[in-house]
Parts: sequence; C-alpha cells; structure tokens
Amino acid sequence: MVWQRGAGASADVWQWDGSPPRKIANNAVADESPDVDGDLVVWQAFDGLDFGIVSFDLIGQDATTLTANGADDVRPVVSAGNIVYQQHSGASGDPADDTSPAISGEKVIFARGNGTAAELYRYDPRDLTIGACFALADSKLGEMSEQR
Ligand SMILES: [Ca+2]
Ligand SMILES: [Ca+2]
Repeated sequence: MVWQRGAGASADVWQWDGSPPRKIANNAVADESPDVDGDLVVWQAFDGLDFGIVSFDLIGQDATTLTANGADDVRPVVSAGNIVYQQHSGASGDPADDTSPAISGEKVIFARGNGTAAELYRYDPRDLTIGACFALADSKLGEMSEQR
C-alpha cells in the first residue's frame, strides 16, 4: 500500500509491502495523492509552477515524470499499467467539468459536472468513445471524492 505523509512541500509518498515502511518520494516538493496497482505507483508532484504526474516502478525503483506542461495534472489512478488523471488546463473551451477519474483495467469512469449537477461518464480507450452512464446526485459525488 502507498500513502501520503505531510502537507505542502514536505508531503512525501510512502510505501509498505510487509517490510519496514519507506519513502519512495523524498524531496522538497509536494508529492500527493498516490495510488498503486501491482508494481506501479503514481502520484501528483509539484514542479515549482504546477502539478505533474509521476510514476514510480517498484521493481526498478525509478521515478518518471509523465507530464511536463503548464497545467495542473492531479489525482492519478492506475490499474493494469493504465493511468488516468485529472487536468486543470484553464481555457480549454470545454464547458464541462470532468473530475474524479477511476479506472479498472481498461474501464474508465469519471464525473462530468456543470457546477450544479454531475453525471457519471465512462470512457472506452478501445474506441475512444465517451458515454453517459447515469445521473449522479451531488451527495454521491461527495462520497466518491472521499473514498479516494
Ligand atoms: Ca516531497
Ligand atoms: Ca503539469
């Protein structure tokens, strides 16, 4: 299992696999919101200007920055080697607010809101389609965020 300890620039990512817990992100930037599946850990790291996504291979013990851009890339989740995350890109022209991604294998779901209501959507990477699943009550959306 992996978790975040600390806040702000002192936030780091820790891992426990039965041996004593150890830091796998240990630096002076914020490392937050980790997730793990198999031998792959992902988290969001602050690069001084914005957040990017980092992946960490538990076998090779090496970290790779997956996104280097001017947008905030946050809340990564990983399943079967596939990674999804949320990006605050600013002026995208997209009126929808897509948040809280979750993944299982190649199945991706996320919440799409307009500020007052949200619906659950699914994304299928095999045919690159996005489709609505069902309307999600605001209270459910809150629960989903808390469970992450
Ligand atoms: Ca840190
Ligand atoms: Ca970024």
